Amino acid sequence: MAGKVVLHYFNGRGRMESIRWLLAAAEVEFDEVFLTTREQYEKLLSDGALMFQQVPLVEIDGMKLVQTKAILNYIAEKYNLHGKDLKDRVMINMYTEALIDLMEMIMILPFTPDPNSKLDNIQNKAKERYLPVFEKTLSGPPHLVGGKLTIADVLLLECTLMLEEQFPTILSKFPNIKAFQGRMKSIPAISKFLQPGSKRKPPPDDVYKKTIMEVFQFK
Ligand code: GSN
Repeated sequence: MAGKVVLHYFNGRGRMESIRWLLAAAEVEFDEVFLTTREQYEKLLSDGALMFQQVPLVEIDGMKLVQTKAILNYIAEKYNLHGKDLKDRVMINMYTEALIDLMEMIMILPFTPDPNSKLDNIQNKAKERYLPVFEKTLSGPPHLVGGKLTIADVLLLECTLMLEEQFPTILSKFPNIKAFQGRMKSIPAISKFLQPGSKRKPPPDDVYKKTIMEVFQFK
């Protein structure tokens, strides 16, 4: 037995949240160690646990994995959420890369000097660049790639829920994505993750921001 999966990150969404979503969709149990102090981070560094001195860090199958996309791909491959062949996989990767780009724009908002000034640009990019692609792809099939659930579906749900938190009516002109959300939310593992008390994290607050600033000694 390789032991339980352990996530090392802050008690907040950040780059780890997509990993939590994917593990939940794959019905993989995991433990979490929350970074709250600079000393904890320095201990991870001195233990040699962080290849590039960065988190997310995920302990899985006897390995200490870093780099979010590599971790996501490992989990997706392992739990059969990465398509059936190379051509499925490249499509899945194109979708997930785009979704991560979009989610990163929202993720960094608490750390930018004038976040409100960035919102219009994010909303426009979402509506004009990203959402139309997913709306078109979902005009027939229930899933984005290969007729079955993949990491691309999981991240599309995560991303669109995140967008709706910022822009509540953003999906009003995207009925296929809205219907997709409904189907995804009814999957038992995902429904469970959306319930209060799950390991899903809330939007960033001041405590989360302050913890990150202190751990990384950002000014
Ligand atoms: O995706 C990844 O895991 C890496 N390409 C980036 C990871 C990263 O930037 N991690 C941050 C904290 S999480 N938020 O962005 C980090 O560890 N920063 C400390 C540092 O010295 O870079």
